[in-house]
Amino acid sequence: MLTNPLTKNIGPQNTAIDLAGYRAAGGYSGWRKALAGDPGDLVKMVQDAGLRGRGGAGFNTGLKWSFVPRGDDSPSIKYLVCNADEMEPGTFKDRLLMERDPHLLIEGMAIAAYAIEARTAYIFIRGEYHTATARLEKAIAEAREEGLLGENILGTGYSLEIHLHCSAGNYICGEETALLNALEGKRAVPRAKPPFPQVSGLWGKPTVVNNVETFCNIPHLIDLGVDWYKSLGRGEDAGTKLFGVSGKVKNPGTWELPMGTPIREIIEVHAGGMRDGLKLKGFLPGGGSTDFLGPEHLDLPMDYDAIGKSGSRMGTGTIIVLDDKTCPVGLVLNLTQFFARESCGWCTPCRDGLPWAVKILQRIENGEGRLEDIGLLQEQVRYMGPGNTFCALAPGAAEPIQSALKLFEQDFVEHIEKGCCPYL
Ligand code: L3W
Repeated sequence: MLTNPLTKNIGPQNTAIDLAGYRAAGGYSGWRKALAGDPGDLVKMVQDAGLRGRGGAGFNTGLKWSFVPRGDDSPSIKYLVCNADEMEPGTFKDRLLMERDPHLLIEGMAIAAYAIEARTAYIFIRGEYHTATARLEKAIAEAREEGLLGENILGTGYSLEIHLHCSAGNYICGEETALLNALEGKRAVPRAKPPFPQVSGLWGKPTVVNNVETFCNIPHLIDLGVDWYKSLGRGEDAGTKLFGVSGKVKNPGTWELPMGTPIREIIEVHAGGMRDGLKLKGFLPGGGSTDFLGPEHLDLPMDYDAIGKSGSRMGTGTIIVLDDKTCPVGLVLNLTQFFARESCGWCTPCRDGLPWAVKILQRIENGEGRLEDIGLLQEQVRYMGPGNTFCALAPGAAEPIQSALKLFEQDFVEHIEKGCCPYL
């Protein structure tokens, strides 16, 4: 039984980068199967399989597709968009898929476009991802040449064009509605939701936006079926996931593992554990915009709800490890500087709140902080929380700060009392 659908073609030889190699490995059989069936059945299949969005939010993918209006009265133009603007701190999973198995993404997008009855699709790719861009460009051209994309695909009457769009480079473009504005050539600021893009998205037309890894789940799900897909998970959630670990571990990297794999196994077995002489102090489970968890959470399974119930989020599933010799204030300062720089400036809590948080964190890290700064920071974080902002950027940026203030409060106090960073 296939247990590594996302990475089965990824090895030292890169054998499936071109179309011939991808086909020799069974590629595009999901696409052929999909084209022989009813688009509505594909939506139901993906929904029943329980695939959840791999970009960070974990929304049921088939359910998202089901919101797209269909039938004779629905708009004739619909769009599919791949969010390949991978910029979440500590996250380097989509790049692996695009560079090493570009046809898997193209096949997944083709099936998704057919399912929602779209005839135009875009890949919005991070500007710095030059290798991935070149390989995807080639893959699209190869697929077109073979009649797998373009006009009247494989004689079915269905037509689809996939276009690549390179981002000008801004984290906020990963937010789906800011991404759509950027694609339209407008300033990349988020739009108010509702309406959700599935109803009114690109140029006001029904649009589905999914992450690279989400699409890469589709070909094998369609080819091998719902029961197979569900059986891959070890816990509550279905399928496999690319998990990653960065920080001072022996073997940082990214691996495809079943959903529900315990965090301890990811860090201690796959990442090889902490480097000699270092202890794990805490970790961000899913990229830089998630809440810190502590060593007591190591036995949690990497499932959306399990991590959610523990007070954090699974986010992108790429763990950032904090060791006992790295300053947590410095780490949080670094992340907050990134988010402050990347704010689009549209709403006040984000535009003004993040630079304030940087100022306070910098003061504490420099040993110039006051005890009142801890309360001030907590207050700032509340202003940036959910419900107070236009999109998820500031609430996400607030997560590592608020959780560090709880878990590592003593470190903040020590900086202030000693008048310097105790880790230097
Ligand atoms: C219809 C509803 N559709 C939700 C759809 C919505 C979207 C998806 C998720 O942020 C997170 C963020 C980052 N009717 C719907 C609905 N949808 N309710 O479901 O929506 P949402 O609002 O929960 O999340 P979001 O604003 O899309 C995504 C977090 O991901 N993140 C960042 C990741 C960064 C990358 C990257 O660099 N590639 O992935 C990490 O944790 O903070 O919370 O499609 O339309 N009622």
